[in-house]
Amino acid sequence: MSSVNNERIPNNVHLGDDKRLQRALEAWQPNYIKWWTEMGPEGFQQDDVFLRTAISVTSEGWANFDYVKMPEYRWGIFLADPVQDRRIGFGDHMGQPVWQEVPGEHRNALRRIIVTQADTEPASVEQQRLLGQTCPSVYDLRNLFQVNVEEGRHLWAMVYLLHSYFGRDGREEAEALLERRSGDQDKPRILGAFNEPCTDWLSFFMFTFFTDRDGKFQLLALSESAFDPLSRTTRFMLTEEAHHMFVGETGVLRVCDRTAGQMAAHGIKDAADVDAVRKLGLVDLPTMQKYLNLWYTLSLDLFGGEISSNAATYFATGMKGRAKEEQFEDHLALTGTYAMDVPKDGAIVREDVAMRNAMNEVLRDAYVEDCQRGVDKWNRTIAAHGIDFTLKLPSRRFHRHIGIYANVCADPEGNLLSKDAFEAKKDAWLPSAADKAYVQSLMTKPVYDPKQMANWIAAPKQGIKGRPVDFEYVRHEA
Ligand code: BYC
Ligand code: FE
Ligand code: FE
Repeated sequence: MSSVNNERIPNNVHLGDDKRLQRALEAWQPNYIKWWTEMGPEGFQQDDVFLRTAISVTSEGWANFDYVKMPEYRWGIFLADPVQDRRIGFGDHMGQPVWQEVPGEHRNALRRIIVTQADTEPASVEQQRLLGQTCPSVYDLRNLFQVNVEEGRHLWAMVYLLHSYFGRDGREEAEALLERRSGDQDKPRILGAFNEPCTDWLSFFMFTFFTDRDGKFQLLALSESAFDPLSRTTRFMLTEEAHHMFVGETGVLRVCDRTAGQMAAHGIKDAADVDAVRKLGLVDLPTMQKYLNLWYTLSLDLFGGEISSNAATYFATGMKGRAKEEQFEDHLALTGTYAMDVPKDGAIVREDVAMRNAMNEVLRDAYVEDCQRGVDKWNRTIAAHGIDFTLKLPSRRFHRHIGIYANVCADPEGNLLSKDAFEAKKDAWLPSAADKAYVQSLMTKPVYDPKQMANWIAAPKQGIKGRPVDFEYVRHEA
């Protein structure tokens, strides 16, 4: 196993042996810290937070738990160990040795993929920077910060690739990553969902469930890459990603548990009786469905167009594969087709699309299936309280801004309708201004006492790393 060097920048890539690279990264580091101080969690930078830090990449020993002040978190560069004699697993160069350097002809495309991946990491930190001020518990506050520091580390992972393999262009891109800002009119983040406001905790849980899960699938696809350093770095990122999705899945589950449990306790049988549930200071289930609709569809857009020549090129060249490529039989994908529902003249027609051009949709399929597993768990929790309500993933035609459905309007079942009809129903399907104001109103007072939990969410089943739920995960003076 590769050892970890305890240098200024912790790493398992022998950074000390490459002085030029080390100097370049050490020059970027203060700019990163400046960005973190400005755009990271606001109001908690001097607090001790019980965080896990990657100190090695082995499965048993990669995480160390201790109190850390966030600006002192040891953001390191960790690559999964190399696979001996690794070969390209798909596309036109199938079976050839993987690349340890960037082939000149793929340089621009690879840089673009890496920059796009990199850009999402600081964007999410920016989106979440005020959430600590409305946290439902100290346990949740700590989880938020754990996610934030790890997204910061994911930025480091991508900046390492840019600095190591892309020369001056890479260094310029690394600077630009600290200059764009989520939601900024003039210098926005690259992908749509990362410019959306995420200013309440229901949105945060939906984001970590749905949007971080796009991260999981993009990272799975990139870990198949013929560019071996990208494969190794994304493989290690995936181990951290699992926790982000845990935060989302259990966060939404705890809200469902609390709402359904209190509905049962107060004899509220009709989930559509929003007022009765809101009188109890809870998130009603129809509003949960609207937040789900919003963050799921924003995240569907992140997979790119259904029919994409970019995706075909990425696959052909070996730059980006499918999630768990080994599970497919045909790694060339030159002959098969994908039956796609395409809008044509106001109707949906099924068309066969060449498989390589459908790779974004193939990845989206795997994502949708994975999302459904989580939704099923939420529904089992609601049903366990005897409440008759089912959360549903809307059709992938609903509320889309990228791809073949971007220019049509559809209802959550996927039926096409006019723009006027859509606008008339919009507030029934997506969070209205009033819904957002209501959800925000539940979260005006933060909970900084480790013994307390906000009224609108159930306590977690367990604490972190064997500590009790009411452990002082963040030492914060209110
Ligand atoms: N917003 O051929 P098309 C994560 C552009 S999340 C804006 O359809 P392609 C995380 C596209 O660039 C994972 N623009 O799609 C989660 C292209 O532009 P040009 C992030 C978009 O190229 C939570 C045009 O539309 N990782 O890690 O296959 C917290 C047509 O493109 C969008 C990655 O995304 C959009 N949604 O792109 C923290 C992996 N979608 O050529 C972190 C790297 C497409 O017309 N990215 N466009 O100028 C990629 O592999 C691909 O670029 C995409 C799909 C998946 C984005
Ligand atoms: Fe990430
Ligand atoms: Fe993440």
